[in-house]
Amino acid sequence: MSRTVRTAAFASAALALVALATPSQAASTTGALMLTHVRPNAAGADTRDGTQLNLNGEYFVIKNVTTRTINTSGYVPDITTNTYGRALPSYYLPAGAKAYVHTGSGRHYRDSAGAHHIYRGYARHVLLNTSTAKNPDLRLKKPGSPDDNTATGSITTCNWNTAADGTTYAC
Ligand SMILES: [Ca+2]
Ligand SMILES: [Ca+2]
Ligand SMILES: [Ca+2]
Repeated sequence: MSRTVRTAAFASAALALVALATPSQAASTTGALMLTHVRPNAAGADTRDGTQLNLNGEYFVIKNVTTRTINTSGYVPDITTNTYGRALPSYYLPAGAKAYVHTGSGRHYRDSAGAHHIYRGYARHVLLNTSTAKNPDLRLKKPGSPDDNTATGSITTCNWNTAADGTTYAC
């Protein structure tokens, strides 16, 4: 599968998002939220001496494609290689806004560039760095959907193969 891959050359994730705003393969959704980008492999070493590092450097990006505020609560990111995914926490994402959905912990907020940040609260990395066998690798599903690695409830998808370190991919 061809895919636009661009090494993130900016220290700021917000700037990187702007630079990646034109994927060769447009993201799509049948729902209110759309997966637009993913960074499966957080910059730098993922672990050291058994300690998980830079959990929040692993994330995917969602966009509210509607003209109203959407509560992200209950939307299910279904990684197709496991069935222990957590539904998204409650966060009111304004119309047209984008949010970085980080793997680790933090306080949800809107940054000065207007991007939002949502934290899933995992204590370990969850997006596979190498995922060549599944297509898609990640689905976002409507609230109440099962995390069962099938298309049931899916509204938008994202796929990657081998994710380079610190690299953002367009969905
Ligand atoms: Ca890494
Ligand atoms: Ca899953
Ligand atoms: Ca990862």
